[in-house]
Amino acid sequence: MSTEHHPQDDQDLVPGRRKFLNTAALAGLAGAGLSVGLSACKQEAAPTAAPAAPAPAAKAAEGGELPIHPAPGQLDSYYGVWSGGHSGEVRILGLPSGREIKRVPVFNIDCMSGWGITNESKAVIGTKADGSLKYKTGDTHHVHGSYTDGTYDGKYFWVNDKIHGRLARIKGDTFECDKITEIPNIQGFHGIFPDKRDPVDQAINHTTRVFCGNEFHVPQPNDGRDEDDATKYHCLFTCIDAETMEVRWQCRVDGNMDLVASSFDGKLAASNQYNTEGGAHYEDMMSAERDACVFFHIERIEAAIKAGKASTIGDSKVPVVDGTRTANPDPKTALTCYVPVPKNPHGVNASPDGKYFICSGKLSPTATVIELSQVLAYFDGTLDDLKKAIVAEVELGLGPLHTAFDGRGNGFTTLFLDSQVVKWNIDQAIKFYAGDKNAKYVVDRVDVHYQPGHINASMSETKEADGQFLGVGCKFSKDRFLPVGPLHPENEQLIDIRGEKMKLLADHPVYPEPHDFIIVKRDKIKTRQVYNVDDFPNATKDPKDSGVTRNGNKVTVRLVSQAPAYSLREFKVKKGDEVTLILTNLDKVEDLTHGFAIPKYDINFIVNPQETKSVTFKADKPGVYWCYCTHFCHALHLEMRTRMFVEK
Ligand code: K7E
Ligand code: CUA
Ligand code: CA
Repeated sequence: MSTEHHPQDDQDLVPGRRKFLNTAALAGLAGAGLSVGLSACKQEAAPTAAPAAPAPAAKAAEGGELPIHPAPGQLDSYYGVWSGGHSGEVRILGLPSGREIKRVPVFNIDCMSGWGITNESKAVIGTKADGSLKYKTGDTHHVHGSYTDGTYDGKYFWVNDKIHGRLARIKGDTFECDKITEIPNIQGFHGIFPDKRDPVDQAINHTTRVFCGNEFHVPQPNDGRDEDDATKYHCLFTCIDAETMEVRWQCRVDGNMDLVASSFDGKLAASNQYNTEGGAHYEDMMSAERDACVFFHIERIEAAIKAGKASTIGDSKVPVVDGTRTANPDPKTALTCYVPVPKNPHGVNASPDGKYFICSGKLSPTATVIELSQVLAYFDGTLDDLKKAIVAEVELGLGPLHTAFDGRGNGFTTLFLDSQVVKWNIDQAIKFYAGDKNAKYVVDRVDVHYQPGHINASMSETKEADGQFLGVGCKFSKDRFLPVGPLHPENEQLIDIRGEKMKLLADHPVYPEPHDFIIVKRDKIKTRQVYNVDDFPNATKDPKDSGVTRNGNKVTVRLVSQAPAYSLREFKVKKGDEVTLILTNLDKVEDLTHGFAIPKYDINFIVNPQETKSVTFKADKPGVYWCYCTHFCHALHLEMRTRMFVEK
């Protein structure tokens, strides 16, 4: 039996996909000493990582069509890291094709991978005293990646949970969540942004902190006191350590915060604000004509904490400094300052040249351009009026929400009410605002479908913004896809921004509800395709160590998966036992993942090559249970099973 030859197998782009799968199947069969008459061809070992290949977008930059439909077997040139909104997950896309490659369960429960079911994932999500999950819901809005030297380094990605106020970290080498931190004293954790350089030690030119905005103000402590006293409600800006994921500090502010931006020099972080009125009733929250963009002087905040000028709230041990207006009257010592921007602004985005933060107006049809050197001048005491930090405030259209950049001096802002993206030139906007009425700052407009929220361009908020294409997260798809009942997908649109005019390229239906996303050049991401068995302290490294051990009514079942079988053909426990089943996948071949499901015990999870996972359950139902492999692993996948006897 000969292996079919596929011409594309010879191209650099294709990692011999067909060979690769045959290798996996054969490895399994050989391991079990079985021969079932499959191809006996000797195959080369599978490659361990995606090969470097000419990027389609690089070719496209020379002109012509952007290849949004790569040929079969061709790889995308960018990763899209997408939030999943109230699905609680994060999604990894290939761009510009828009193909969904992976879903990363984070705050949700995922029965494919066993996230929220295995002991290891439960420990990351957090459990109550009885071992059950503390939260089963989450709402991811904003995904951002770690930086080195002003651009993505592919090490970490962070995402917020707005519902319960948690920050999750996803490792860039495995695209799996490894830590979740619950932020104390807040509700409605909204914007996030990593710092891009250390604010204290300028020699550290990579991300060390993650800043977290806080949208819903609450009484502090929020334990039933002061519920009717709006003056006791506050929001806290939170700093989390990028490595330990511990909360470093919090800063109390006036007003509610949404999005967060950080400066390339590491010195400043900011958040757009509404309800600077401090109202706790809906109508009171929109009365003021101007709200603010609040700036944080990170180095001063950390110095104040070192100097013991912090307090704590309730049971929390996190140091809290006072960044309210009344506590910071002198610019030269102020921890914060509030740049006035029109009523209820929404996004704040850092331009890739490092000079500006741009607030989108939302209820005002404008974008406000704030020059960071002027904000620093205010903090130094050399700028008398913060209004002078505003170098442009120009009309863009109705409902501006978020802005992305092409690295060529242009901003792209979503207009929610107009259902448009507007391309505008920042320098021209500054000239226009300074009085040059001939300055034409609006370059182009394009209709999108419909009501866009976030927008992002390839490598947008990095020094390597490359102006290839835009993703636009449209909140309503209405008539763009086949009807599937009352719930519509959202519509992620792709726009070519290489030329002067924008060009709408594609619609993609997405399951609700992604908000934000980043588009990362694929050479920034270095994945590991197979785990190291030593990374798991509970691994069973030798199949001979499989078996059942008992300590009273606590039973440990050690099991190994090696295609095409589990190491135990059967195992016995007793009714009433608390069983911990530890499964190590000793297969070393890339993409040889196994599953493990126990009928009636509500257990299902996967183990990737060289990975170990465990589950704990009460054996409360006597009988025979065929535990089987749920993940298609090789030719004898459907036979892969073991019997659990629960004795009376
Ligand atoms: Cu505009 Cu949560 Cu980023 Cu949504 S927020 S759109
Ligand atoms: Cu092992 Cu399917
Ligand atoms: Ca919708």
